[in-house]
Amino acid sequence: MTFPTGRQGLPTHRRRFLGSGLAMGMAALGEVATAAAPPLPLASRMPDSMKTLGGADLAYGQPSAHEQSVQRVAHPSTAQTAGFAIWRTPLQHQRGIITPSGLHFSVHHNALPEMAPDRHELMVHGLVKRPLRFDVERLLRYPMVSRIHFLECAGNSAANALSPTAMNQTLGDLAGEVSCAEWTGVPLSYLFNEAGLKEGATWVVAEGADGGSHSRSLPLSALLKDGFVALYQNGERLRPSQGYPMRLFMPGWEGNVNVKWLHRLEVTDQPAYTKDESGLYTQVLDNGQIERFAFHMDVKSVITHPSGLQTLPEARGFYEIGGLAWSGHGRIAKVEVSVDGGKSWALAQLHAPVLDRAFTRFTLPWQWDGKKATLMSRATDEHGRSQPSRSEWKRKYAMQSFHHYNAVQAWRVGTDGRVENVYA
Ligand SMILES: Nc1nc2c(c(=O)[nH]1)N[C@H]1C(S)=C(S)[C@@H](COP(=O)(O)O)O[C@H]1N2
Ligand SMILES: [Mo]
Repeated sequence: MTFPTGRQGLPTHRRRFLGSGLAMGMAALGEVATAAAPPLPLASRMPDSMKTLGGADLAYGQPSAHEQSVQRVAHPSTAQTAGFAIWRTPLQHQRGIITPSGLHFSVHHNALPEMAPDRHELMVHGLVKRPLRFDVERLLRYPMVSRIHFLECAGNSAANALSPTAMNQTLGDLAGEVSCAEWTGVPLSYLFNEAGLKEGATWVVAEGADGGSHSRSLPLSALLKDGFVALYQNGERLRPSQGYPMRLFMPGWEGNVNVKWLHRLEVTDQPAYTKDESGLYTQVLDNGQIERFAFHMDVKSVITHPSGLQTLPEARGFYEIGGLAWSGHGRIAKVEVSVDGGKSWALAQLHAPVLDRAFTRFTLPWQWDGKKATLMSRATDEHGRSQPSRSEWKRKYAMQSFHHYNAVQAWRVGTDGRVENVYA
């Protein structure tokens, strides 16, 4: 096993870890730590599936019938058809950096609009020389870029931000308003260049075609550099939940600026201060000041296994601790993992590819001694930004604030192997 980042830090970490039960010794010797498999029985028999003809396949593939329990989880107060709906990704089941499209989280302020691509248009207007109108067919003919990026709702992990006692829930329930996908679409620079920008053009108001006209103002310079109109998600056209037939995509920025069912981009010389930015997505700091236009999602990580409401099958022995880390500012540089509630930390292995503003997978072998343990992960990005503790985060914001929560998540493993959410 190799440790691609922060090798220098390892010996100190290792020494501290041997005492606390982590299998770091093995890793240092270049062996791969595994959960031991039982020996093969002498008479290994032919599986039944080899003795009969299989069943018919489907025109559009579906997950195995045995994986039916892996579903998005609706926010408890959200009926499926309600105007405001939150569907969370069951992150505890994700291994790898791409979230399957059917499990991508969703936040709808005005339910799921019925979108017919032949009637949908995107307007580019305002401070431009030639106002333009694109139907879907036309936009599909433009050159496109493909980017793998996470998308996270500003309100992700709100329960951990607000609840005075830790809620005993799954990772998906607690922090599943984040997913990572490959997005393919047309860079906004192509469309704005074609329209021709006028003097004074500095902001863009993006509006969705859903009932409540979800809209946000974004600085033009950032859109020209990084923004695109996404038409494809994981190689196929966008799912309705993700804004079919097109959405705005701004890598690393809070979910709500990624306007779905995008139908209007108005170039302006100032923000519009729409309800969605002046009301919903501003946040009060502890000093009483208001934080507005906090676009970037900060560095964050979660241990996906073991995680909330899971039970470790054996009361001691080898387990792999694994999870996902991401930062709205760039690449993940390192992830540290603790099994003793933050008293000591070891460097986890980062798995390639380590991409800019995307999920990065991390793992660490763990030899569990069967005693109570508190697992934590702490990510640092390439700019040196690191995750705060929960109390550090709470000190920065007012009591009622819950957006942009990125504090270290802790899981308590009980002597019975049960895993639960704790504040540590
Ligand atoms: N038109 C429109 N765009 C929208 C929303 C919406 O309700 N309407 N919700 C926003 C919010 S709050 C988030 S977090 C992201 C979620 O994107 P997803 O549903 O594709 O995960 O979409 C954003 N774009
Ligand atoms: Mo959101």
